[in-house]
Amino acid sequence: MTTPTPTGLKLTFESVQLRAVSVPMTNPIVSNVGQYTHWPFILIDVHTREGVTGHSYLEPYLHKSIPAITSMIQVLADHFKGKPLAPLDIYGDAMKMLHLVGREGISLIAMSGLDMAVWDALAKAAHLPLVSLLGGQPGQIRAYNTNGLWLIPIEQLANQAKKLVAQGDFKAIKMRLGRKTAADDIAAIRAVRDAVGEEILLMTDFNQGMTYGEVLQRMHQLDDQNLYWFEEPITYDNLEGCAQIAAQIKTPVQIGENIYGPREFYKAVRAGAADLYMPDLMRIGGVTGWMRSAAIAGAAGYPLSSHLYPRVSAHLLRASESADWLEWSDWAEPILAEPFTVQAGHATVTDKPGNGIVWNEAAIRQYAI
Ligand code: SMN
Ligand code: MG
Repeated sequence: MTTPTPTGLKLTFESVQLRAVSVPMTNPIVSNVGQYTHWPFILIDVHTREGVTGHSYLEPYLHKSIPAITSMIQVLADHFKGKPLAPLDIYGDAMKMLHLVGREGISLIAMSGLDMAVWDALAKAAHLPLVSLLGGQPGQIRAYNTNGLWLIPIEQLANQAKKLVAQGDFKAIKMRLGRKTAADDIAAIRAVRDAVGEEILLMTDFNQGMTYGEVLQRMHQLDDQNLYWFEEPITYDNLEGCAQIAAQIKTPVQIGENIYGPREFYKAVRAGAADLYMPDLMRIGGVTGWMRSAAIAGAAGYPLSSHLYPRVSAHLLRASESADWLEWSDWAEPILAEPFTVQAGHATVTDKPGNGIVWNEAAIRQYAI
């Protein structure tokens, strides 16, 4: 009898390396949550004693939040030095360590970034793509293009919409709504529809831009516009308000990008806050928080899409019971060495070990901040 070769999954946390970049955007963001010409990233490398390195990145929106997030990641990394690289234990330990300053916000953002890199190291040590380590298989996931259609002048929308569809023969794209008046929103929808036709699915995102009162009027006017979902119509933590909106309109309500961790996810599901959910890896608790939330969504029967982080999210969606749509953005493409493209409206998770993140070091030097 031959003894099986050890998998090498017993890794030890050694240290973390943190860098920040600011990457110019092709279609600058003009939204109800701010305007951005450059998109910041925090790049995380988790080094293990055994020599395997895990990668992840965070998209912190605000350049000024970078020092607070990186110092929290460093605090966690110092705490885990010399400990086993067991993501579930690390997650639990970190939450115990940080709950007195809150389990959400920067605590969980830092933990999420660390968690994703830890899982990447484990997957590499196992010589498996992350999806396989989680019990799923590589393959395709349907994707929609989110790279534009911000609150820009209406006459620019048609051209941009066509470009978004052409970027990967997309069958679905997202536009932002919540302009000054309902008539403005309807004109914007018309411009996009005229450009791409009635068959393309049109997701819409209000980025929490309206009050509950405004929504009651606006949503009814937009309810028969052949829209695929209404995302974040009001402030993200008004779960009762979201539930009432979801109950009153026909178009599915989508929320999730601002939900912090599985417990808050559970509360949203219990409140009936939406018809669809789309966690963001930076807020939901990385891979660990995603898988725990995906179990809740699956059991409750809610479709689960992703928010940003297309590479890692694609692995997770393929390991999630109620996987729905991958939100595809190309904002990180310049700093990554291997392209992650969409063909015929689908992204592909390959069998390459890890989560798919490989740094483009020359570009990282160019965009370093
Ligand atoms: C979004 C993402 C990133 C910046 C601003 C807005 C948006 C989305 O909510 O869902 O893509
Ligand atoms: Mg959104």
